[in-house]
Amino acid sequence: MSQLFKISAAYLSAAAAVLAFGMAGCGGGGGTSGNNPGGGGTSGNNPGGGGTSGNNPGGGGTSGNNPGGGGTSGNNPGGDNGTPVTPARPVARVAISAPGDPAALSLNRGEASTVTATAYDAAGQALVVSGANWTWTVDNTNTLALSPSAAQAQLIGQDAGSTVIHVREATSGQEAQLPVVVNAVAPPAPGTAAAVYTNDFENGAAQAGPEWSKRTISATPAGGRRFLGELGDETLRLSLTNLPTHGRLLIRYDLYLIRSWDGSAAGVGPDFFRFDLENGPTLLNATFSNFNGLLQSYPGSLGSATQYPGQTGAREMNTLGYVYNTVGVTDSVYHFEHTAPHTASNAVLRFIVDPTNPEGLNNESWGVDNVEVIAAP
Ligand SMILES: [Ca+2]
Ligand SMILES: [Ca+2]
Ligand SMILES: [Ca+2]
Repeated sequence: MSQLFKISAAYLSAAAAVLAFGMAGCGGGGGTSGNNPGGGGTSGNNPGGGGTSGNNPGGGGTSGNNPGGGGTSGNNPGGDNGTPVTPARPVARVAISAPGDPAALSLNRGEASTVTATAYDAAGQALVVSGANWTWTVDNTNTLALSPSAAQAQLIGQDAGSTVIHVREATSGQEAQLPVVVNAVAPPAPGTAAAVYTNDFENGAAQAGPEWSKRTISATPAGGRRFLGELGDETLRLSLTNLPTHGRLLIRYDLYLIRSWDGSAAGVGPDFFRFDLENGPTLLNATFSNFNGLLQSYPGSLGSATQYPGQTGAREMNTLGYVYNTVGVTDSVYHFEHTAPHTASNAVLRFIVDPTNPEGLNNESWGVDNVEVIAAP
């Protein structure tokens, strides 16, 4: 409410300036006496003509040293022009806050959420910035519907996948970003969908079943978590047959990225991970880094102009116990959920890692765990 009042007061001051200009054009006639600074007209001896005092630096229109003038003056350099666009103090930083204030916002398909942008001055104090000053954009409009309203935006998850929303404050050019992951829809109610494959690799078998093209099972140094891996620069296939009648597949898994993943770095990278169905579509294709100082494209796609610190969006960081050289424990766990239209009775799921830039299993490797596939209507 106080901001609203401020705008109204400024507008009134500007109106007073227009009035003063009009009266000056009449040659000073028809006003009030020179000693009446509150008078509605102007005169040669009336420094306060036009309604405000001559020495008021915050005044909206007239001045003491310019009795014939209309609206501006040498003593009023800070005059309010009646447009509350520029914040009182310069914007030094802009931030986006999401519900729960996570580093990356997670939505389900069809789910809505509201995020808020805030401008701060150099001292870290929040600033009130005009609603017209904010510009919102989203990298991938297939993944997210965005409806901005001033310093807030409403997001609606569209397709499963990842994207980044940006907000920019016009007077300063300050920008903030927030990665957003849209998960596949929750599984339909029992009776309408069938879980056609699940595997957490904890059944004690030395190898995974023949549905997998690579069958090595390992246990993590920390926690002894069994998973399919370690794998190198190669493609892992999961072949499913005799699927029940369905219209789409819901696919969930954890991806273990072990040791020296280099993200988008040239020379030692780019290190990408891709997930697709053998006959399409591609559901994930991005670079990943296990080092904060080496940037990755995820949650953006491979080749994205915007890059992120290593391990952005990871569910776990450095929890598996894999030690890389002198760096110490270097690994991450990502959880992915994808939905793909699919009707055939057979499916081949492909987990693909950079075949062009091998550095060896001791340098960078990977695996999968907690794989779940659901055939849904
Ligand atoms: Ca496991
Ligand atoms: Ca490496
Ligand atoms: Ca590499």
